[in-house]
Amino acid sequence: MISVQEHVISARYTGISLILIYCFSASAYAEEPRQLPEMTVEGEVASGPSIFPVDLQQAPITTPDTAELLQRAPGANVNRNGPLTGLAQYRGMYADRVNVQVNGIYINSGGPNGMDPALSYIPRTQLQSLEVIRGIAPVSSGVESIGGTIVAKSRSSDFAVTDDLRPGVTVSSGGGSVDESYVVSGLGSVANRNHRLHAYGSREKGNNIEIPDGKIKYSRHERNNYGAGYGFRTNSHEFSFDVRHNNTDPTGTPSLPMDIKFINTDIVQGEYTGSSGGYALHGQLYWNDVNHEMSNYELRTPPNPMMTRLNDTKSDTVGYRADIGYRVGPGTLLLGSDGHFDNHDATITDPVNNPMFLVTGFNDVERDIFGFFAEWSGDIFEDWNMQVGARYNRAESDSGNVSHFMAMMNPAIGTLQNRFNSADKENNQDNFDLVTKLNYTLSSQMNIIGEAGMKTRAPSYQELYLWVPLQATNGLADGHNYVGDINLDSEKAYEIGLGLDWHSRKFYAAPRLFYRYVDDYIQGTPSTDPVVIMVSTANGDPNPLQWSNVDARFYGADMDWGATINHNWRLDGVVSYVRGERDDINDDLYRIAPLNGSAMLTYSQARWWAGIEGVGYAKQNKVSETNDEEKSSSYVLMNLRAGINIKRDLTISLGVENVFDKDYEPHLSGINRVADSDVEVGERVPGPGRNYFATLQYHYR
Ligand SMILES: [Cu+2]
Repeated sequence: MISVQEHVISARYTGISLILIYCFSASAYAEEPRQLPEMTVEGEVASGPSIFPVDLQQAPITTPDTAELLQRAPGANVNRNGPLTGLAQYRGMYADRVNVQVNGIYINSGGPNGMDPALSYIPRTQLQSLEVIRGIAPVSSGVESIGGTIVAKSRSSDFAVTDDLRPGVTVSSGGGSVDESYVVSGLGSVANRNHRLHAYGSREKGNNIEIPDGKIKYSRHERNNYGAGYGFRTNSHEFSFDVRHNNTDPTGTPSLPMDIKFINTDIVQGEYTGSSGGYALHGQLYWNDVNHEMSNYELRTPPNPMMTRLNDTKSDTVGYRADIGYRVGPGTLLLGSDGHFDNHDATITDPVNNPMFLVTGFNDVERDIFGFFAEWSGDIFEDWNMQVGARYNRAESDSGNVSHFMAMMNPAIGTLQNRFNSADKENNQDNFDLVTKLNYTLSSQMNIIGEAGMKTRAPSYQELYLWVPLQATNGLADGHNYVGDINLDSEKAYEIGLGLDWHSRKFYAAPRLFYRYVDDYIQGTPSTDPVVIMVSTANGDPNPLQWSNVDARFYGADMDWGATINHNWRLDGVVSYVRGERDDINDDLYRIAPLNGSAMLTYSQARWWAGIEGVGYAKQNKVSETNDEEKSSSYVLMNLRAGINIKRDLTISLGVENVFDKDYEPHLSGINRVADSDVEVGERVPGPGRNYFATLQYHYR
């Protein structure tokens, strides 16, 4: 007699294997016109089918946050906690669950509230490309990719074709009216056939964002980002070395309890790509270091003049990747290993009112993860392309002892501190991922895509080691205090997807359907611990949540589509829908993008183009009761955009966003926490009002 739980799980496995068997046996399908083996061997993005590149030409450089652009990709969106603090969302999963690769590496967010998400390290002006891998991410695309993979690359230098050194310069600048912002950015390079060298820098600054009835306080931003790189190549070997420094100055995050005081980050990376005797070789080593402070009194007025808080956080990462690709049968086998070793510290003080105030939020926290993967992709039959991948990951987390200046005076805090310090804080996880993707070319106009996968994620350090009830939630921003659980298990997702890529001479559409079940999904559930509740109540939240393993499911559909009307006119659009539900109780998941779509009608001539864009979001009434999430209303916006090529190297783009100066509240933008704002505390932070923008780009080479 097997238990109900086991029965459900075995039924689920059977379901997945049936689909796998169906996919493997229905040998009438396959193949992919966009070539993949080369990319696989390069070891960068190892996915053939279904990479969605965001159209950067149509997206202005005045929006400083690269993550904003994700709204232009099917299934993707952004959880916005501030003008530079956009967390990637894909198909209902966000933050740590989405694998964001910046110039091919993992970037470790420096603070416990995700104020510096990976994409914040490539300012929009320095962005070369932004791609969303649609559907289940290949196992080679990153160590943990339960919620998908997003790949961003910054502008860099390219090798030239001759031996002579050739210079190149790119300069961009622009401004927007809604926050009186400006941006200046430049990249200079010299390169010949064997060497390339470049240096770049950008500066952005903007005031508080205007809304129809006032301003969002505090939503100012200021960021300087600069670096340099060098590359060397011979016939079959290439080395590169890059350094980047990011310096964010006081920048608002109105849906979090504090604002950014500064983020000082260094990123150093070295890479080798080459080939030898039929083997494609690739290796990477990187390091990043974040020094970050946030406070509730530098920009905003603290909720109580006696409750000023400063959080000083530090984190660093060392990461690596090594892979080798070679021909096996009709395809390419990629074998590799990758990992990153992260450290975190966060200390909360009150330098204004109480020099005695000292709480170690996180002390000497380590999260080390490394894995091994094997991925084969190739044409198994005529018209059939397949990718199969497997990965094993080992995650090891640990924490040092913590302290609280009130531990002696306050027995409840003392209990939490002693309990944590006397516990065995190690948490080790052995995880397995499996992915199969099939692509069948039905005709020159139609591909059919089927995929199935099992993906895992080990608990984050906040989910494990948040010992005192605080809002250190990697940007969840639901207003609840949280505590962690040292004994959490990894999340295990089982996902299937089906899709079509259809493109005729006049039309294209690429719809996808997906269903994902997550065992041991990590979600805050009401704490039943009287000590936690007591401390949390004194800290402003009588209903603290504790991260727990629950069950959840996600399903939905997304698509990009378009039509070429004639030589000058075209219409392109994206539509996304996802539903996220708890499976163990009757509740919806928190902060899930509502049904949304956008469409742009473009008229283009040889030297200029102009477009009218409509963006629509449905209301979201499927909200999380557990997280006390509020419903949101639907809205439609209109944007006008244009680009003019003045000379071959000089381009101007300009436009108006939110033409009708509409007051609207994006569901994903979080709840306002700032008392001295024109938005009430507890209300959703509105989207920007009408914005006139203009940018100029000069490109010399
Ligand atoms: Cu922070």
